[in-house]
Amino acid sequence: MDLSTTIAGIHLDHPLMNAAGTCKSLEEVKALARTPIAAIMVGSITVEPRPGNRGDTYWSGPAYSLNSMGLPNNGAAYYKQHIPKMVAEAHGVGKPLFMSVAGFSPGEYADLANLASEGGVDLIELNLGCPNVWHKTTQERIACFDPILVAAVLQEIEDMLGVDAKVSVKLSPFSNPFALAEVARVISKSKVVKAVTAVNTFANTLDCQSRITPNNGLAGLAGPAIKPIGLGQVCQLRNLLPARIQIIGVGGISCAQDVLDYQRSGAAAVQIATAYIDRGYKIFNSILSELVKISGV
Ligand code: RRO
Repeated sequence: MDLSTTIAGIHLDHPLMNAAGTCKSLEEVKALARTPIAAIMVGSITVEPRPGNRGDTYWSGPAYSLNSMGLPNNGAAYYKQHIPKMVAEAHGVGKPLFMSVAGFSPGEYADLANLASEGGVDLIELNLGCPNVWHKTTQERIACFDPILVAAVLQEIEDMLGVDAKVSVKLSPFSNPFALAEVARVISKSKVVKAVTAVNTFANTLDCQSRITPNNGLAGLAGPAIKPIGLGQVCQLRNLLPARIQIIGVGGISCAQDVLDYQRSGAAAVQIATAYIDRGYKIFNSILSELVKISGV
C-alpha cells in the first residue's frame, strides 16, 4: 500500500510532519531535514521578534501536555533573510517546507504570508488559534472564534497573494458545533484556502500544580487527552468542508494507530507536537516504521 498523500496539490511521501511550535530556526530546519518526516513545518512566526513567555512554559505528563510558550520566534526580519535557506535545506532532501504565520491583525497575516510566499514556502498555515498571548492581564483574542475576523484575514490573504496561493487555516477546538459550522462556511467560501489544520491546543486549561508560570497557570492543553477532541473536530470538518479542502489532523498522535484514527476521521495528513517535543526525532522513525508495517507497504 502506498502511504503517499496530497495536501493543497502538494505531494507528500507519507502523512507525517512536525506541528507548528516545534521548529523556529534554520538550525532546527536542518535537523528536521535529517528525519523521515514528509514535510517540515516552521513557525508560528510574527512580525516582531518575541522572546516568548517567561518561567515554566511547557509541562508534559502521561495524559496531557500544557504550554504557555507565548509565540517565541525570531520575527519577520530574521525569516525574510532565512526562509530561502530553509526552503533550500528542505527541498534539498525532497521535502516541502510549510510555514505557520500568526498576525495580530488581518494586515499582519497578509504581510507574513507574503514574506513566506516570496521566500518560496510551499504552504502557508494561518495560525488562527494561538491561546497564549497576554498583555498584562488581558488575553489576545483567539481569531478563529470570530467568523468576521476569519473572513477579514482570508480576504487580506486573497488580495495579497491571489486565489491560487496554497493556504491552510489552523483552528482551535470548538465545543459549539454550530460555531464550527459557521467558521467552516466562511472557510468554504474562500477560494484561497486549500486545507484546514485541526486542532490547535485547547485554550486556558489549568491543573493547579503550578507547572506553568505565566498567566496564573492558564495553558493550552495537548497530548493524549486532546486526541478524541481532535478526531471529533476532524470528523465534523470533513462533513462541513468541500472535498477540495484537505484536512491536516493534529492532536495527541504518538503511534501509527493514532495516525490511522485521524485518517479514518477524514485527515489526509497529520502533525505531531507533544510526542516530538517529549521524545525527540526518533518518534518519527518509530511511527513511520509502525505505519509501514501495519499498512503492509
Ligand atoms: O506559542 C504558543 O504559546 C502557542 C501557540 Br503560537 C499556539 O498556536 N498554540 C499553543 O498551544 N501555543
